[in-house]
Amino acid sequence: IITAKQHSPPFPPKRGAMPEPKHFKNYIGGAWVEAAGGERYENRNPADTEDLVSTHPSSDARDVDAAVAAAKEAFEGWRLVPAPERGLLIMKAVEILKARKEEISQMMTREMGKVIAETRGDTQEAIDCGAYAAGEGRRLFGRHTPVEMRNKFGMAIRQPVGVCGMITPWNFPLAIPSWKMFPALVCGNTCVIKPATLTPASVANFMEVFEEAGFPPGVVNMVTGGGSTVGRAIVEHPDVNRVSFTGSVEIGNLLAGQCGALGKPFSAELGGKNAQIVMDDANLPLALDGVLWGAFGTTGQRCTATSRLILHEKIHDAFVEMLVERAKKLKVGNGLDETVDMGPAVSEDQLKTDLYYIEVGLKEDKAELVLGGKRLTGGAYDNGFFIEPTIFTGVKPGMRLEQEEIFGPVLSVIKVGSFEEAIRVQNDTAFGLSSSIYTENVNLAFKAIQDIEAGITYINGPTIGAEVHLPFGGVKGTGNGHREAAWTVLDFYTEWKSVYVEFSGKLQ
Ligand code: UN1
Repeated sequence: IITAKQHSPPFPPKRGAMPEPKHFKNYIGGAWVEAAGGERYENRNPADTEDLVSTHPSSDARDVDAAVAAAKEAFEGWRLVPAPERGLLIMKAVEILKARKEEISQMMTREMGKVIAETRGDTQEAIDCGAYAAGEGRRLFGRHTPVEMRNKFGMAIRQPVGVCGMITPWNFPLAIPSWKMFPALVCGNTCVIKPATLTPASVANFMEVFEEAGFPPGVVNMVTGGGSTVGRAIVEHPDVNRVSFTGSVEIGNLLAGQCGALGKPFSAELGGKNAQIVMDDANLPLALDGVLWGAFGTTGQRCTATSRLILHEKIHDAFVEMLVERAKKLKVGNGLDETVDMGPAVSEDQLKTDLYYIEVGLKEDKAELVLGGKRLTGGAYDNGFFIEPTIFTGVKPGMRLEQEEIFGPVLSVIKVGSFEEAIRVQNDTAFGLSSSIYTENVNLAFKAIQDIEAGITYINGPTIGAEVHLPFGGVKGTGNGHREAAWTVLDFYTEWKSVYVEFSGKLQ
């Protein structure tokens, strides 16, 4: 076992140099307002809990009622704004996001922990998503078809659905809200969003962007607070016509049941147990870069993170050796330090989950720990939730380490003897979000595309890095059949209306 002793963090910026905390309110009907109950909560930096990033209202159902009422009223005007014009307004928001990119990304690193290069990527993903949605304002294609009779016309058009509720996670504090809001808005809907309790500042910044862009009051609304109060009230509100959720399987399936009982369409983006396969003919240095980024980027806290590495037995030992060499050099620390590779876990709870699974790996699964495995302590580490990049080998299909989503920097290596076995192992999980295979063999690459059960497959690339203009989502336990991003998300935020126009002047 190699411990990561080399981690001795310089932690710039020095304490005291941190910006003043920002005190945000809810954004309802175009105004910044306190929660009806007057309660507030603190948002602290997981890399340094003495750094208070912001404070936010702890809201309840009364605040959701106000936000939904504002959104419902605004819908009557917004749905009639021509879609190209809605697109232009979204483009204005994109320009403001571009101008504020660095400042928004810095605050995101402070509230969520991931390194600044990644929060810049997160903000960029919101920019890209907005630009794509803005263009959709000039498409939103419907269909025209021939009809059975003369002098009659038939077509199907998309219509907005009304007030959409969004419940978003902490791992992509801005990108995921943007995936949900921009497409909903260009379709003519209005939004009520509840950001993750751990990362509300990024969505509050997003609201400022909408405000500055000149979105009419009530078109976008944000209510901060807990899932069991605010989230629940959004789901149950009779005037919320759609709910889009990204988060845990447990909560997602609960909300799916509630929405089902209420007859409310629900889009779920849930867990993953994504694998990278490396075949014996692969470009190994390339596969190595891929798995380092896929497993330890975002401290493993992506739905798309690589948590399983399936290695062909012929390259297994050599690859593990290279992997451990590289992974032990990853610098763990405060994500604002540009030289840091991996930030902290987002919270003490997430850190505990990571450590719990490391125990499971050691005691229950009896896998072999070849790197890391411990909380990082000492000096500035004591003020945050830091953990070593962790690698287990000797992991067998069916072990808990291999089956359950951890959402941390814990990689399980599984040895296989053939391509067929690799695909079997890859598919043998409850989830199916992302997947990857490294091979130089075009036949195997296409067989993998055909046989892997996942919403996303990368050939010679890591499991992370989806672009906003291709459908995003997964099969099996990962979702419920919907796709975010791209053209596919429009089906969630619109209803089809079939239109027949008679111009024969008679009953045909
Ligand atoms: C997520 O982890 O929930 O493909 C989203 C990626 C990112 C999005 C991840 N573009 O890794």
